[in-house]
Amino acid sequence: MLIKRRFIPNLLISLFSVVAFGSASTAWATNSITTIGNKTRIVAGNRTLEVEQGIVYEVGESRTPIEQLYDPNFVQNTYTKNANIIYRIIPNHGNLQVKRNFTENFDSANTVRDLIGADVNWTAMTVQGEGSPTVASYVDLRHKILRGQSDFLDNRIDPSTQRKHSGTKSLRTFTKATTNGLDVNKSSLDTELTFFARGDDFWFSGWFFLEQGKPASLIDLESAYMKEGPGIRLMLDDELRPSVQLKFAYKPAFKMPQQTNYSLPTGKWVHLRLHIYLMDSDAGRVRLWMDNTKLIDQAGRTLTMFDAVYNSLQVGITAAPPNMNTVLYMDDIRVSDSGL
Ligand SMILES: [Ca+2]
Repeated sequence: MLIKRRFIPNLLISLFSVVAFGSASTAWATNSITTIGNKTRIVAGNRTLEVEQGIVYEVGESRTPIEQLYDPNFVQNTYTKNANIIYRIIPNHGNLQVKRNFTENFDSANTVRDLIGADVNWTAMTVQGEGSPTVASYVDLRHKILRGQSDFLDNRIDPSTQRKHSGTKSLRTFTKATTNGLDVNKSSLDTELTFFARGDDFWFSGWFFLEQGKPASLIDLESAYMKEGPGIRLMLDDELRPSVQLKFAYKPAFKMPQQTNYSLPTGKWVHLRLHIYLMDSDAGRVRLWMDNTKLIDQAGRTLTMFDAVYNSLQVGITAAPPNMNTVLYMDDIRVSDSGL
C-alpha cells in the first residue's frame, strides 16, 4: 500500500567541515570558550572572537563584526511552548512537537521514504557523494528520492533484511569510493525535530554493524540554523577509536583516557550508548559506553553557546573518507532526555 506522507518543507540543511571561524584544533593552552553575560568569547590561538546576538566579532584593539553566524531570533520565531511541550512551527504546515524521546527499529520500512515524514521519526537524509557533491545537489536529490522521482545515485540508505540486531530489518548506509575530488562522503538519516539546550541531558543508544570502511563520525547533534552546523558529535579516528568533539571554535575533544584503547570492531554488532549533559561551561559532561564498557567520562563544555539549541540529529555515516567504500548497518536507535 502506498502511503502518501506529508513532507516538512524548508528545513535547514547543515554543512560539514569547519565552523566559520577557527581551524583545526591546536594544543595551545590559551584556547578557551567562555560565556560572559550574553556573549560567548572564544580564544583560539592568537585570535579572540566574540559572538553576540548571532554576530561574530573580532576582538583586538577594536571590536569588529566579521560575520553573521545565525539569526538571533530563530529560536524565538521557530519554537513555541504549550504546557511544557515544545513545538516547532513549520510554515504552511502547522506545529509539530519536538522529539526528545523516540525509538527506531526500522522493521516496518520498505524504503527510506517510509522513515522520513511528519508522522515518523525522521525529517530528512543527507546523501552527499560523487553524484551529489554540493548542498544544492544533495538537497535536490533528496527531494527527488522522497517524491519517488529518482533512485539513489551512488551513496545509499536502505532498510535491509541482510542484517538485523532485532526484528526483521536494520538500516544499511553506504558511501561509495570516488577519486573525483569529493571533500566528504555522507549517508545519514536526519531529524530536525530535535530540541536539546542548556541544562538538558541528551541520551543516545544504538546498535551499529560496521561491515566495511572507516566512518569518521556516526552521531551528529547540531544547530542546523547556524552556519556550518556547529554542535557536538561522536567521531572515529583512522583506527576507529571513538571520541566526542565539540564542533565549534578550536574543537575541544572528549577522549578515552591514555590507558584505554578501544576501537569500533568491524564485522559484528556493537552497542553504543552516549550521554551528554549540555552546559556552556566545564560543568558539561560526556560519557560513552561501547558494549557496556565505559570508554569516555569527561567533564567539559558541551554546548557551543549558552543560548544554542541543538535542533538537528544525524545518525549513520555522517562523514566518511571519499576514497573508500563504507558500509554501516544500524538498528534499535533510541533517543531520550531522561536516561537510557
Ligand atoms: Ca530492527
